[in-house]
Parts: sequence; C-alpha cells; structure tokens
Amino acid sequence: MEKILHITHNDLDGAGCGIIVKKIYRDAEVKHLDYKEVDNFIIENYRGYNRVIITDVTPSKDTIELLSNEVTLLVIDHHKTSTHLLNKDYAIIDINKCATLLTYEWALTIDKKIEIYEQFVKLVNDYDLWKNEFAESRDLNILFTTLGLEKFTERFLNNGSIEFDKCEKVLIDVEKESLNLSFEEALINHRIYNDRWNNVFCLTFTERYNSEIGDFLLHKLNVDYILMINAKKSKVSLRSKENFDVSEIALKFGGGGHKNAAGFTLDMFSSATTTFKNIGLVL
Ligand SMILES: [Mn+2]
Repeated sequence: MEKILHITHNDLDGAGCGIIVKKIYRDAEVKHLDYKEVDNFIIENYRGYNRVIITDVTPSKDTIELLSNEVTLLVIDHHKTSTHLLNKDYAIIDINKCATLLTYEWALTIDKKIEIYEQFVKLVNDYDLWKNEFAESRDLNILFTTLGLEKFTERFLNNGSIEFDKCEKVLIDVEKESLNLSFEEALINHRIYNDRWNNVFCLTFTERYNSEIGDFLLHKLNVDYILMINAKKSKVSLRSKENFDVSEIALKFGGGGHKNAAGFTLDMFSSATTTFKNIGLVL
C-alpha cells in the first residue's frame, strides 16, 4: 500500500491544505509544522513513505533535491522562496493564490467531489492573502485559533460547510471580544522607532492574532510597518503598508514571507540575558 506523508504549515492556510489532502488521500499522515522545523522533520522522517506532499511551506533546495530522487514528490506553495521551483513538474507554485486554493485546484483534477469545499477555500484565500473581501474569513480564522488545529481539522473533515453552528458562533463572539481587548492594549502598549534605513516602525508584543493587530495598528498609526514580538514563541512578525516591503527586512534576519506580511525568529532568551547584563543583573 502506498504510504503518504503530507507536510504543511500550522496556520489556517496550512490547515486548509491538510483538510483537502486528507479528503483526497484518506490514509495520508498529515504533519503541521512551523517553517523552521520543516527541513529537519523531512530528513528524519521521509523514509518509508512512497509519496510526500508539501504545502504552504518551503523546504531547502537540498531537501527538495533529496526528496525528488527518492519519493513521488508534490510541492504546492505560494511563497516567494519557492519560485525557483516554478519549472519543476512536481511543483505547483503561484504567489497570487493561497496554498489551500492551489491545493483545492489540484484536488479538483483528481476528485470533483472536493467542490463542496469551494466556499471554505474562498474564505481561507481571502484571509491568507489578507484581501478582507468577506467578513466571514476573519471569523473562520478566529474559529481556527479557538478550536486549535486538531479540532478545526476534524470539524471541516466532517462538514465542509462554512455555516457556523450555535456553539461555534458563541466561541467566535467570545473570542472577538478578547480580540477587541488586545486592540486596546496594543494602542496603549507600543513604541515608535526609526530603523537603521530610516523607516518608521511600531514595536509591540503579541501572542496571537498578529495579522489583526498589525492591521489595526497600521490603520491607527502613521508608520511604515509594525513589528510584533511573540516572546513565548521567539517569533517576530512584520506587517506593512501596501507599498512597503517587509519581506526584505525579514530576509536580512534570516526569515521570509510576503511583501506585506513577513517574519523571522529571534532568540528571546539571549535577548533577555543581554538586557539583564546591561543593567548589571548577571543570571
Ligand atoms: Mn499560506
């Protein structure tokens, strides 16, 4: 029997890919990862699988090379970092569509029944590309954040409908209230700086809802971009105004992403230690 491994991102878009792939290959093992975990995970785990599907994350060139020689490979991605795969027959790359939409279009060529996910995919695309054409796309992401990856996946594997039931509506409402609180907090709790290229940015700390908080602050403040630090996850998220490219900045710090939404990792423990040393507190 064919053994299939599916590696995808751990955000809403990655979850959407996971749901679609699972509908096509019921027995596929789906693994949701952070960008920086992808290469190690693949190298340690790909053996024993005949087919590897990678969506919404970009492995290194070496990892792709290794996989393409050893397994049946399919890469579906929309990140700039994947554009070197454009001419490969095992890759579907398009930076204008989210990975869930690309995966859905691929799935349609295999099984027409996947059509029941059309509305779901439309919302994921709207959210992931931050088009904000449909209010429900934010609600879908709120449901994703509230339920968590596993429960969210289970919900949409069982029921592709984007009509939220009573319980889901309550969850979304409660979470929206706490999101509004985070907006208020971010308005109070931020600083504005110039970076070394003389761009103006706003620094704040977040744990969840980077896109929402970033967007909110961009509308409230006159800055080029928002820099949000998630100390617990050692992650820095950047969100910028339409004409400002933050992926360039993220790249300089070893990260990546899109023009208006990018990020990189930052060792918060060593940053804290340095700060403590500077004030004379050596831990
Ligand atoms: Mn994506």
